[in-house]
Amino acid sequence: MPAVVLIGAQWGDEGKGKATDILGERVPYVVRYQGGNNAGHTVITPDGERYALHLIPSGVLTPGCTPVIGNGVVVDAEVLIGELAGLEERGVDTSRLVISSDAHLIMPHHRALDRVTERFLGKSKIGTTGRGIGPCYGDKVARVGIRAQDLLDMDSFRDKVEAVLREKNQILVKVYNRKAIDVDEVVAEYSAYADQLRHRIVDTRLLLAHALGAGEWVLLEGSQGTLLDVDHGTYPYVTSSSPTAGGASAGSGIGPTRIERVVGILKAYTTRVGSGPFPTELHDANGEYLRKQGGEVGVTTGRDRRCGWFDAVIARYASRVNGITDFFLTKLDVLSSLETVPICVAYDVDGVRHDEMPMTQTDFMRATPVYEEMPGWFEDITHCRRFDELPANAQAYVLRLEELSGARVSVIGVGPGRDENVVVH
Ligand code: 2SA
Ligand code: GDP
Ligand code: MG
Repeated sequence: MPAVVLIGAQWGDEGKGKATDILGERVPYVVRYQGGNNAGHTVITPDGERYALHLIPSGVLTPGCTPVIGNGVVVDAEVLIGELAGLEERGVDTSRLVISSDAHLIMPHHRALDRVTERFLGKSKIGTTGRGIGPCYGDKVARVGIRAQDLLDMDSFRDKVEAVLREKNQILVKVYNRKAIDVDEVVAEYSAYADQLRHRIVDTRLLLAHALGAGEWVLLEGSQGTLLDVDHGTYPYVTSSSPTAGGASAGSGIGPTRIERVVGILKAYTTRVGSGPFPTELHDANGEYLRKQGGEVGVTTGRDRRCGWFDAVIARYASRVNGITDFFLTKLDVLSSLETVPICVAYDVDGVRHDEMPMTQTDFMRATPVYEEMPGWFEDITHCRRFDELPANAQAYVLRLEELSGARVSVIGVGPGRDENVVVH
């Protein structure tokens, strides 16, 4: 049986949590393969309970599903323990959660460096979530990272922390005028985490290979989104991992030939949180309307999200770089009661039309949208469950997005609830 990848097709917050939760009902394994607790995935269960998941795969809310934190994830042990406790307090069974022995740990110096380097960058800051994500991936690639498996051997853990802090403390103290981090304190803190997490650390690659071999479905849950990918996104205004479908294989150890479908989660308009270029961003009443109506506030940091019209250039790009087989179009209901709904079909860069993503960031930063106006609709669509129940103008909007975006729209979200969807295919 195959693996299915679910990714964000824009700048994140497209509704991946809800989509994973729906699909998670049918799959026994849900795997996070990149990112860490920078993510904020919202799930609303049928009894109206709202969950904001940061590190734990959304499948945790489905009884019987095994949530897997893959090797590509960066794990803040303290946050993970807190998230587990929060879910358990609400009666969620977390006993099946497993963590890859190869997942890297976010350490105190990662959090400290993330905050201080952002402050140092001033106006050109990335607008990170401040969770230590970039510095942790930096250490991973520089081969000085500390992994979940190091919690199983605290002597070697101490040696590694000592070695890495020798350099990082110099930077913290001499470059940034911050306090040095004490090795003994780190070892004591992480020994306590080791006691709580040891039993969950496993060879997740092997676990998933056995699951696939036994004919089970595996769902790979992306976080952030395509335009935040360190390779394919709006660099340097990106996260430090690979949220695109290609990253799912590297971040889980599931070979690409096992992946059969790639579902792109696509919001019916666009949002972005943090700095960086955003051609269709609105600075007017329409932007405010989308933010209010869509509840566009960061799930992790509480920052207001920047809002703009749907950008088909980005959707086509996401189709291409992820090999999207199906789109889950979310938040169509948010657009109800607009006179007209513009769609960005191309960019203008210094008088030249670009139908596809410009090759350079310099051009992308200068891109202005070429809009096509679609007539809006005023009906409440949250109760629609079949495509033909949607108002004619809403149907036309979806069909036009599909035509422009490069893959079929299989499901349409018409509300945040698990059941608030129109299934098209
Ligand atoms: P980082 O912290 O190094 O990953 O930040 C780098 C950029 O990636 C963006 N980023 C995100 N964008 C959208 N949603 C994310 N999760 C939270 C949410 C965000 C929040 O669900 O709302 O609460 O602010 C997320 N995580 C990282 C980030 O804004 C930087 O642009
Ligand atoms: P994620 O990071 O991609 O999981 O998305 P977030 O949870 O950060 O943000 C998506 C928000 O939209 C959440 O508040 C969801 O509950 C909500 N949402 C998801 N799908 C829909 C939809 O179809 N309609 C509406 N109105 N809200 C939705
Ligand atoms: Mg989110």
